[in-house]
Amino acid sequence: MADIVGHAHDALASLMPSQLTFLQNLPKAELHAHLNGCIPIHVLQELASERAVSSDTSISNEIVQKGIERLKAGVVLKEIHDFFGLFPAIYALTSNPSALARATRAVLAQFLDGVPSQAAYLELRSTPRETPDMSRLQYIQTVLDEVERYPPERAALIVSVDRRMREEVARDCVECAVRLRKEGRRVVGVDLCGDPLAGEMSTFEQCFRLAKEAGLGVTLHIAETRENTIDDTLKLLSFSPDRLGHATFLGAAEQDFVRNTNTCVEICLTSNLLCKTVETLGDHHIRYYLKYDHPVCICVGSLPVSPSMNLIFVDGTQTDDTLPFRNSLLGEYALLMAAPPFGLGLSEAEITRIAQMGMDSRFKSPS
Ligand code: 6MZ
Repeated sequence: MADIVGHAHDALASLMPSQLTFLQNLPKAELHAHLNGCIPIHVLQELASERAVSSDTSISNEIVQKGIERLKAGVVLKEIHDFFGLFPAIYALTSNPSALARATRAVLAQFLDGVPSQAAYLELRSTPRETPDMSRLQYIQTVLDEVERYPPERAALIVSVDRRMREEVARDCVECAVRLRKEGRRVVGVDLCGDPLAGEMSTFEQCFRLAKEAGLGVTLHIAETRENTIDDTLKLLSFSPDRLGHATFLGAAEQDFVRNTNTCVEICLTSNLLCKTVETLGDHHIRYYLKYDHPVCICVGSLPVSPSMNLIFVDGTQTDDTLPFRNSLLGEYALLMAAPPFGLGLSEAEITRIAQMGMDSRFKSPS
C-alpha cells in the first residue's frame, strides 16, 4: 500500500469513462474550502492588474506580482510552514469589498456552477480581516452576500478564526458570526485555522463556547503537524468540536476519543501530500477511519500549486487556469477510486457511503 503516490491528475486519467461519470454524478459536499486559498489564478491576475493602477501601498505591486508569478509557476513546498507565506500576496488583492466580492463569486462558481457541478453543497470558510477599506463585520457581510445568491441547500459560510489572532480579535470574529446568524444570515459555523504551531489554544476557549451556545457548528484544524503537542490537541478536543480538520497526528487515545464522539474528520488528501504532512496516500490516516466506518468528508481545502497538479478536466483538456491550488473535488474522489498505484481502489459502494457521510456532516442552516 505504501507505494500509492496520490497525484489527482494521474488518478483521474486512470479512470474509465463510466467511473468518471459515476464520480461526477455523485452528490458531494465540500466542507473545508478556504476562500483565499481557492481563488482562480485568472481572477488573481485581473485583481493584480487593477491594483497596479490603484493607490493601495500597503504591500508593493512588485511583491504581489512576484507572489502571483510564484503561484502560476507552481509552488513546491518543502514543508507545511512554507505554505502560509503564499497568502500575503493574495490578501493584498482581496482587501476591499469589491475585490473580495469578485473573488468570492469566482470561488463559489468554481465549486457550484456547471452541470454537473464539482460540489452539490459548499461550506465556504474565510478569516475576516480588518483593512483600511472594511471592518471584519463588513468582510463577513461581503462574503455572505455572495454565498446567499445560492439557495441554502447549496452554500453556506463558516467564519474562521486564525490561531495567530489575539483574544479580542478572535472574539470579534465570533461575535460578528453570532450576530449575523441571529439576523438570519447564513453563517453555519466557526473554524480555527492558520499556522498549526501558532498561538496558545486556551486563548480561544471563550470564543468557541460562545459559538456553541449560539448554535453554530464548530470545526477545528487539529494535529496537522507532527510537532503539535498533546496539550494543544487535548485543549482543542475540550472545545467539543463537531468536526475536525486534518487530524493527521492524533495519538491512539485521541483517535479513540474522536471515534467515540463520532466527530467527523475533514480529509484533504492532496493538501496533506503537497504540504508533506503525509508521505504517500497509502500512509494516509483516512485508511484508519475507513476501517471503522467513521464519518469523514473528502475536501479540497486549499492546495499549494505544484506543476504536477495540473487539473485534467473531464473532457480531457488540461489547464493551468483553474484554482491556484490546481485541484478539484472530483480529483480528490478520483484518488479514492483509482486502482493502486494511482489511488486507494475503493468500490463505488464505498465511495457512495463516503460521499453520503460528507453530506450528513453539513452544519445546520439557521431555521
Ligand atoms: C491551516 C490553513 C490551511 O481564511 O483567508 N489555511 N490553515 N492549515 C491549512 N492547511 C494546508 N490552509 C489554509 O483563507 C486562507 C487562510 O486559510 C488558512 C490560513 O490561515 C490562510 O491564511 P482565508 O479565506
